[in-house]
Amino acid sequence: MARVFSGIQPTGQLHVGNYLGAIRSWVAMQAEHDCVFSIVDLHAMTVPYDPAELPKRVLATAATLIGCGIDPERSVLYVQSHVREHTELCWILNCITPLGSLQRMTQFKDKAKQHQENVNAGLLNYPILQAADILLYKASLVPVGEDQVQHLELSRDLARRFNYLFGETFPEPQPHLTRAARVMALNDPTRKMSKSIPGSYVALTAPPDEIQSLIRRAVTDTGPRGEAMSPGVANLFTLLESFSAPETVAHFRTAYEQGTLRYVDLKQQLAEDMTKALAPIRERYLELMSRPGELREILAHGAQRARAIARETMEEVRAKTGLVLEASAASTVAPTA
Ligand code: AQP
Repeated sequence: MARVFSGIQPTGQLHVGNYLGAIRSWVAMQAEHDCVFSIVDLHAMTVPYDPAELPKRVLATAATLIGCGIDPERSVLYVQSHVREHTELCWILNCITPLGSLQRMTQFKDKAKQHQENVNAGLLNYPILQAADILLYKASLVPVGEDQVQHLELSRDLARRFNYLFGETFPEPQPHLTRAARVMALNDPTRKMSKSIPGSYVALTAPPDEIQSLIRRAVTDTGPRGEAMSPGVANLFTLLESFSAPETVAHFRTAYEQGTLRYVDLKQQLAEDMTKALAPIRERYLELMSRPGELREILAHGAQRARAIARETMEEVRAKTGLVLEASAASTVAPTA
């Protein structure tokens, strides 16, 4: 049984892009793998945030994940900052990471552009913390969307470098690529759907009227109709393929090819099917959010299970990197007085 690790940031409401790109495959992988899923609050601190809001977002993220089918009994579900070993391993990996490999990261460049007023070192070091997350659990399989492949490559490089410098310790984590295409922002289909960009996403826990209105306002054609399908319409088809029956998709594809497609009809159908598909997630989410004490207990239990694995790895890492004072080494030091 392979150890799987993946994480999600509590930077806002989880959306259908997160579901199709990540959570859906997490749920499926639980059946045959030993899964560790983390709510990565330390990563969420790399962009401006409200400290009073963060704990609420963490609980809402946990409730949404459970609502989607993550089973906290079967999988380890916990909050990253509750396991201190993440930051310790992160520091050690910092010291073997070439600066140039961080500056080349596409996500760093994008986020630095998005948050020009706050380009902090955490944003640059983000992929090192991600590598620490994965290696701490000696995960061999990491479900990632296409946008995270570059970061995972760094984790693999760091595992190799650590093993070379300090002796065989970490397996090289392999990507488990999710099938879904990238879901694009509804209000700007040239960018990806993101929790931190209002109007870009449909939250997994959105009420029906909000789903309706977001889909109705989705950008379709921005200029005159060309030969190729516009990014906005292609994005609506991606969503339709994920939430509607195959015959519904076929019906709208034929209409598109024949030039008879009315976007209003496509949007209406998509909103209806999405509402139906998301209803059980929303229901379970609301139920869990009404009992925050229970959610906190679930996460505390998860942290306990995660800590047990993390501690063992760090004992090995400390010994290999020279951070343990051997009794024999101490006895060879001459007394100073
Ligand atoms: N639009 C997307 N399409 C497909 N997959 C997506 N993912 C995110 N957006 C899309 C996948 O969701 C997982 C968790 O992502 P994350 O929360 O750790 O960070 P992110 O990729 O930065 O997600 P957001 O929504 O864009 O958050 P913000 O706005 O905070 O940056 C990842 O596996 C990702 O591939």
